[in-house]
Amino acid sequence: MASNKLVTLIAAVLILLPAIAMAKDIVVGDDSGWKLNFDYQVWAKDKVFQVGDTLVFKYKPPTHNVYKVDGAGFKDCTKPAANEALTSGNDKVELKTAGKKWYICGVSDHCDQGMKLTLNVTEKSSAARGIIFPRSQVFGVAIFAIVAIVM
Ligand SMILES: [Cu+2]
Repeated sequence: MASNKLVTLIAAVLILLPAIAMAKDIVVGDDSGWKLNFDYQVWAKDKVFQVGDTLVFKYKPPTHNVYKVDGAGFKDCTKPAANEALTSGNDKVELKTAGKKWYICGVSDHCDQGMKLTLNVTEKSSAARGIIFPRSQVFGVAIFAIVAIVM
């Protein structure tokens, strides 16, 4: 019975581990962080953002802040209500849904100066899953499960 439980546990870990390993923290601007005079569109261009990833905005408060806005707010640099701002200087934003996202700095005219970020969040693609969770592994888990049931 003990080995039965162990096998089930191993199977569960094999299933869960890749999912946990996939979600990643992405520091906006990398080492530059969230600041003026940085082109976040160029930065975001070649990156892949997936549902479950977390954006981290790093800066020294109160020099900057972070607002999540919509497309129009992004274009016109419209600041939402002040209480919607993220102000910790280590602001984490989990990307919960797929689609376009927009973020601006609401301090002074920073957004007009280009302190704004837009990106496209994609669903976890089956292709990406295939790389991390190959067929052989699925097969292995299935065998484990069958063995667990039989034992
Ligand atoms: Cu700013």
